[in-house]
Amino acid sequence: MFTQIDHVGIAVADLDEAIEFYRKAFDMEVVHEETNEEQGVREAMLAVGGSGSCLQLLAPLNESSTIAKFLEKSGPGLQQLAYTVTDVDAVSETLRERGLRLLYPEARRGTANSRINFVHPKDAGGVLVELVEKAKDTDH
Ligand code: CMX
Repeated sequence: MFTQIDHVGIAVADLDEAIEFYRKAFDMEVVHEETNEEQGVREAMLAVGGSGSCLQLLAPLNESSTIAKFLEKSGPGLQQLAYTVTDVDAVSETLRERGLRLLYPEARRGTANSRINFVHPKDAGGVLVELVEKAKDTDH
């Protein structure tokens, strides 16, 4: 079902400060950065060696952002665990059949034109699980 850990998402208040921290503390470099208006985030992907898995830093674009709400309630820290899938529609359907709530009826646009959906954290042991079907022309 899942082919690898795509990324681990961390909520941060200030994206530039967080990027600087990860660079200085852990020698990690940004491989992709973008603003996703629909998700209400400024985000950066940082490579974890050559593993193909990334760390995703997520900062809120505005006060109504999911990340703003998360920071207010829980403070900065782990917000989501994302798995790579080859077909997000098929995996979403399988998980629905297994009784898990998917957040979106249809996949939405994620990082670098990937197609994404989420399993509600209450149905996954308190973990917000993201499903990521990568765009064909990207390696992150
Ligand atoms: N991880 C684990 N639990 C979480 C959570 C998270 N990230 N976010 C919320 N919860 C918990 C809450 O603490 C709450 O628990 P309690 O009822 O025990 O207090 C419960 O889930 C429901 O919370 P809620 O207040 O009803 O719902 P929220 O408004 O917090 O929304 C969620 C939760 C998952 C629906 C929302 O965060 C969401 O839509 N997430 C998907 C989109 C997203 O995360 N976008 C940003 C990243 C974009 C990207 O990756 O590209």
